Amino acid sequence: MDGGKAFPELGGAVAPPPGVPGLDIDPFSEAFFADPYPDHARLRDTAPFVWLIKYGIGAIARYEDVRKVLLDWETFSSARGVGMADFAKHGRFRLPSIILESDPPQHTRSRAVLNKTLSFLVMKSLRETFAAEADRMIDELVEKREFDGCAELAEAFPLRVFPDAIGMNREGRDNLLPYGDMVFNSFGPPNQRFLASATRAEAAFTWVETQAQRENLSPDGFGQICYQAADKGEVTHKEAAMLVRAILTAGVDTTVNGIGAVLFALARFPGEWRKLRENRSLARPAFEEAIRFESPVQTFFRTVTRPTTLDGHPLAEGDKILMFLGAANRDPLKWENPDTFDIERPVAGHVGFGVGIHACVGQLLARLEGEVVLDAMARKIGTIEVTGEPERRFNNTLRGLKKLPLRVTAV
Ligand code: OVM
Repeated sequence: MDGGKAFPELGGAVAPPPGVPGLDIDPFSEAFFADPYPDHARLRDTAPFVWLIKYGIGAIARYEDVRKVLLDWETFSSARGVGMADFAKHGRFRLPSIILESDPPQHTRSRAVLNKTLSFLVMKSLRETFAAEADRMIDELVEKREFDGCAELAEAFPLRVFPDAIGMNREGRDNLLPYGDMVFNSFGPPNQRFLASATRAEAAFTWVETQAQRENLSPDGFGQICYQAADKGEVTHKEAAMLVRAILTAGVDTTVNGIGAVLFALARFPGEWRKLRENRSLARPAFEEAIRFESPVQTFFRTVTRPTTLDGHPLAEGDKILMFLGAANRDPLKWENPDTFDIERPVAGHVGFGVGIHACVGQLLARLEGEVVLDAMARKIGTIEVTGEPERRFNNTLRGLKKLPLRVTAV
């Protein structure tokens, strides 16, 4: 892998097409990550379709437009990559995912297998173990009173339950986060952030592909469901390995940032924490609202497959479009008080998990993790406060923290 030369000609300034408003926003800069909300508003308010001058790329940030593009997979393809790089022009830095970076009919076969692998019934079989681990972890943290909400909970919980559930062996699990960090960085421009994460994850490359092999997965882990589907001829055995790789890639950093999002939000909105304590059935809605509010996955791209228009502007085959999921999830045309974290709001329809054929296939797993953690917290914790300056983790796609100093009291 050579991230440095992956897409050399990408990223030059290109003037907007006639009539499309150009903006000097860099959505892959630390200044943007530190506070994306004023720029999200500019992106939404300027026009439905805007141009990012720095990258020479069209972008949409309003809820209705993001939803429309996500639903129209025939015009807005994933098969040429869902990052800034166009596989057809700039090459690829790893074997393309047969689920994320694919269109029907390949996508349909892959999706059917992952739907089974990550089904409601499989989640039901995991719930008791996950809930017991959450209880154990929260007991320990309540005992400690002060801890880092990132390292000791948002990261620790998924890392404790997920690799066991899929059936991984013990060695090398510390590769999971750096690998995901690199892949999610790879969807942005080939900036220093991506290059540095690719260097850090160099060894994780072959490790992940090895771990995804059938013989390296325990017989009772849910990863085997992909291989059982291959035994029945629904996909090839090679494809089964690719689907397990997809789960290993997409399943950790995302849930880490989802849990981190809800912890950070509850610590900042004590009224919402009180509501959750009084009514534990709000655990699942609270997690969902945190996904809308923080949008751990901030952006994805699509590639235009055929002539079309956006806001009346012509698009040609091969054009890349950047979708701001995080901005859509706070669009005031769709949401009442979008910048308020409200665990009782009607949150259905948010695009934090996407929508349409590519909507997050692991969302039941994410929600299960979020729910059991919040349920344990609501039973065991009295108050939560932030005791120091939280630190952001910068990633070209993911929004989240690397440090969240917390103090909790017992009930
Ligand atoms: C994959 C993959 C990787 C990253 C994210 C993702 C959000 C999927 O390899 O399929 O979905």
